[in-house]
Amino acid sequence: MKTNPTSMIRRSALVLLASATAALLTNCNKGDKAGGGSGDTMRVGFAQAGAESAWRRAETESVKAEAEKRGIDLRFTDAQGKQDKQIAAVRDYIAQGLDGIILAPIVETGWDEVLGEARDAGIPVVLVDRGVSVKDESLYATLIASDFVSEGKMAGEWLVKKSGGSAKIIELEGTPGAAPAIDRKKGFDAVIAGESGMEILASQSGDFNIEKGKEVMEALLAQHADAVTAVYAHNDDMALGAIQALEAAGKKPGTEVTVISIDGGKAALGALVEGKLNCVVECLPLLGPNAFDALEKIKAGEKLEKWQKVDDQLFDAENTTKDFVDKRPY
Ligand code: GYE
Repeated sequence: MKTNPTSMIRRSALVLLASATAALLTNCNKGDKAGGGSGDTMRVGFAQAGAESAWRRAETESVKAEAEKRGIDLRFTDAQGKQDKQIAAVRDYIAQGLDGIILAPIVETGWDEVLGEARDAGIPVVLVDRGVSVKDESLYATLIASDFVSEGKMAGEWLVKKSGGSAKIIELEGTPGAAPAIDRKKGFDAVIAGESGMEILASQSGDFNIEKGKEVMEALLAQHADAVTAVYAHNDDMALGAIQALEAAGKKPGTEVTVISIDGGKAALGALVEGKLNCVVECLPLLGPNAFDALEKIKAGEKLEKWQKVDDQLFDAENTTKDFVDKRPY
């Protein structure tokens, strides 16, 4: 953990105070800010991006449940999709002098200043699920996230194979500026670039949520209903919205139009088993244990890898059973 001299002095004083207190009393040092003692309660702030998707709600639950399990004092903020709110939450956690901050950054850019403030205060920041683009990587401790470029490639390769290299695609992109939106597009584009029969008819953001996914799909179908043969949605929710729009337009999702999504939540996998969705690239949201493991390791003085990659797999009709989906925890 990086510390400035003032916070080091403050920490040393607290360590001394904690040991003195522990010598006189037992079990009374709960809530103490100093690291090291077994009875310390770690105080952590989680600045969450929003609640736009089933994926994000599962992530929030995972972090909350893990904090509870480990006896961590968790402060939570839902930034409702607004970066200024999220920055304000991080500043508030810094002002509270917490032991660590978990941040799921809405967009990639605009973080240098506030992350610098956290570093100056000696508070480690663990990024979960989305990366940032900053001048200096030491501004955050580690990133725990999937490889979104590779997810986009997996989706593209599956579609090339399935369609025999010929498809007219509507792409529903995630939130503009968000790492998974940028990289899932990059990966998919890289695969289809070498395929003359693969054409993107239109590509527009559905903001990672079901309502917007449906709305955008309806608008795009008004222009492309006759031509479209495939939908590539950057997440499950937009794919589920697109399925509704296709059905409303009298098209059969899953047969007439191939549908691909990313995430792998229960609802999308259910649609896959029903035959309305054809391929789901997994992206794991249950990052609570990894995030707190990281903070505990930092506290113990361990150096972490800058990017702890989460592994993803691919689901389609060949490897996905109803039984598996019924047991899916989110
Ligand atoms: O795929 C999407 C969510 O950042 C990886 O954000 C996450 C993405 C996830 O809203 O459903």
